[in-house]
Amino acid sequence: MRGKAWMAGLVLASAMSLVMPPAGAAVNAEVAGPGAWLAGYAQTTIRVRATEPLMFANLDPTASHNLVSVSFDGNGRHLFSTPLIGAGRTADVSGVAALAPGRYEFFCVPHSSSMTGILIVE
Ligand SMILES: [Cu+2]
Repeated sequence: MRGKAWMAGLVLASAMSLVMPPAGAAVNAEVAGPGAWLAGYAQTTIRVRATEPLMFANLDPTASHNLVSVSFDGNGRHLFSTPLIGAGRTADVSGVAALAPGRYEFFCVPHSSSMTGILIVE
């Protein structure tokens, strides 16, 4: 019995490691803080390593926000983007992990005059 419990613990730990970063590992994340529609994103420059994902969190109780690239791909789609998300929600910025190293400008569609930033893929 004790052997089985130990095995179950090992399997659970393995499963957790697939969905959670190891302790101490940084998670790339951009945040829209309270009043971001005026104040802008929490970070105006974000750095990620090539192939790493980027998360976007909306902590602004006053507005929905998104994060989309200024540039488009050959099919007219944003190079990377999130949907418009409400307060307390997070979203994967789809497309970031596939970006080549470089410098990419991004913005929030409803608040493009105040919410802008630069993503640097290293
Ligand atoms: Cu916004």
